[in-house]
Amino acid sequence: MESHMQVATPSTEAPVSLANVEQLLEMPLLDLVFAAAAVHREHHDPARVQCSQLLSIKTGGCPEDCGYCSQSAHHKTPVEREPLLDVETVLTEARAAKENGADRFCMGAAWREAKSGEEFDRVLAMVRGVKELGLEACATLGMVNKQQAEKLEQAGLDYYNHNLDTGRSHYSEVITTRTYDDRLDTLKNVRQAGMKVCSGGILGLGEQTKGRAELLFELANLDPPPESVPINTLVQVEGTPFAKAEKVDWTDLVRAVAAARILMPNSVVRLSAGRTEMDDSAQAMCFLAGANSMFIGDELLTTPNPSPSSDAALLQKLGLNAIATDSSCK
Ligand code: SAM
Ligand code: DTB
Ligand code: SF4
Repeated sequence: MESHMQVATPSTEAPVSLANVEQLLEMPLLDLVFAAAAVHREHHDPARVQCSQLLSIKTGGCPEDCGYCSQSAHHKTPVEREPLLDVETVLTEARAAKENGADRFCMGAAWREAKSGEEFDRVLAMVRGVKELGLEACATLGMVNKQQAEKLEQAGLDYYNHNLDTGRSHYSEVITTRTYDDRLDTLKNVRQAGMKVCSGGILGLGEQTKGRAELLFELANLDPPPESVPINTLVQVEGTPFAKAEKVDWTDLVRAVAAARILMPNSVVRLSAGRTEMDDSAQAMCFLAGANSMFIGDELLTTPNPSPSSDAALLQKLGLNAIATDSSCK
C-alpha cells in the first residue's frame, strides 16, 4: 500500500522557502491536516478557541481601492459612509461583546491611514476604555507611523491588525492605491512599538496556489511571525470588482489553515470572515487543522457572521472550550 505519510513537512526551525510552502499546500489533504493537527497539539491547547468581536467604528468612504471591500469609496456598494463613533457608543458595544463571551474587542476604521488629531485621540480613548472593561484590545485603522503606533501601545492596545491580504505578485490585481511594502512598513512600526501583530489575508481574490503560498511565505518569514493570523474567505459584496469571483472550495481553506499552522506553530490562526458560507463540518476540519480563534457576534464589520447561538452550538458539538479559562468564549 502506498503511504502518503512520507511527505515531508518543512522544519519550522529554519526559514521556509516559497517552494516549501507550495509543496505544503499541494500535499494530500488528509496528510496535511494530520501533520498540522500534530503541530497544533504540540503548541496549543486544542480545546481552546479564542473569541474576538469586531466593531466598525468608522464605516465607509475609504479612499483605498481594495477590490474586495464594501467600504471603498471606489465601489458602489450598499454600505453608507458614517462618521467615527463616539467613545460611549463603542464602549457600550464592547460591554455587549464581553457579555457575548468575547475576550478581545477589535475596532475597525475605514481609513487609508490614521491621521493624528481629535479622531485619533478619540480612538486612543476607546482603547483605554476597552482595556478598563478587562478585554484585550485590537484595532485596524490602516497605515500607522511610528509615533501613532507608540501612542496606541501606550493606550494599552494589545494587537494591531493589518493584513497582507494576498501574495506579493497578485497584490496589484486587488489593490492599486498602496503597495505591499507600505503594508510591511506599518507592520514594522507596530512591532517596534511593542504591540502584537495580527496579520493574515483573504482567499478567493482570484489567486492561484502560488498566490496563497506567497502570502503564507511572507507571513511566516516576518521576524517574528504575527502572533495572530486571520484567514478570511472573501465575503462577496455587491458592487465590488470581486463580487462574482470564483468561490473558494472548502478544502482549499482547510489547506491554507493547515499550512499556516505548520509554518507558524506558535501563532493563533483565526478562522475569520466567510464562516456564514461554511457548514459545521468544514469548520470542524479547520479547527482540527489548527485554527484556534474566530470572530463571534452577528456582524463582522459590514457583513453578517453566524449567530452567537449557532456558534455556541457548534463549539459545544465539537467539544471546544471544554477547558475554557475566564477570558475565553462561554
Ligand atoms: N482599513 C483598514 C485596513 O484595510 O487595514 C482596516 C479595515 S479593513 C476592512 C480590514 C481587513 O478586512 C482587510 O485588510 C481585509 O483583509 C478584510 N476584509 C475586508 N473586506 C473583506 C471581505 N469582503 N471579505 C473578507 N475579508 C475582508
Ligand atoms: C480580519 O482579518 N478580518 C476582519 C478583521 N480582520 C478586521 C474583517 C473582516 C471583514 C469582512 C467584511 C466586512 O464585514 O466588511
Ligand atoms: Fe479601506 Fe480597509 Fe476597505 Fe481597503 S480594506 S477599502 S483600506 S476599509
